[in-house]
Amino acid sequence: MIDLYTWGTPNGRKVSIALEEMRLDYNVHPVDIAKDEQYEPSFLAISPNNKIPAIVDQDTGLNLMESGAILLYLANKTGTFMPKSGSEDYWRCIEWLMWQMGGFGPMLGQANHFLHFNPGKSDYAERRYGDEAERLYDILDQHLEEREFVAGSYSIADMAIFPWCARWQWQNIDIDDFDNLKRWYHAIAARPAVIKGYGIPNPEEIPLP
Ligand SMILES: N[C@@H](CCC(=O)N[C@@H](CS)C(=O)NCC(=O)O)C(=O)O
Repeated sequence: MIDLYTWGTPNGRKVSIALEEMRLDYNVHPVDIAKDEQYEPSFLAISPNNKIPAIVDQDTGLNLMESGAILLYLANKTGTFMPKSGSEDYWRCIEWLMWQMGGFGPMLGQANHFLHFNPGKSDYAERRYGDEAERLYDILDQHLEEREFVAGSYSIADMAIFPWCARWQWQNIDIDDFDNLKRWYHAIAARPAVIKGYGIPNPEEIPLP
């Protein structure tokens, strides 16, 4: 049994999607970050960087923060959704997971902040993060031109990237400009585990282009 501490954001949804895909039993503990619940001492004991998502694996007693680390842990625990260790696709999976963690997520987070939540506050920041979002979507679209998924078969790298793409409207992205990405997005959005995991902790439908 896994305890999942989460909220309805792209980083939280990556993990609920993975738990659903891997058919693991889990308890959901909502952490309302708009009410500063991430600063509660009981949560900080599990996630010292005061951010969701975090898990506690009751089987092993291990607590983990950072969605990328959690996805790797769950894939390792179940032996699923990761290509064969050491293969080219395995490293491709790690590579695109790192791409999401180091670039796509943080940059789109800033795009959401300036373009969606605080429009008009800084032309410079809107242009900088809007342009960077456009560039990153284009890189992903090119990568998907000759591949069904980012690393061979569907993997934790796709699960990490997908929930960020689901916010394309907040980032002023016209998804119709990215045919390969749109095809990939529709394929993932139709998966029953993704539909269920996306609605954790509160019901929410996946936006469809
Ligand atoms: N690198 C972290 C980022 C996690 C993160 O930014 N979580 C946000 C919600 S998406 C959060 O908990 N924010 C609360 C805060 O910053 O106080 C991960 O991938 O897990």
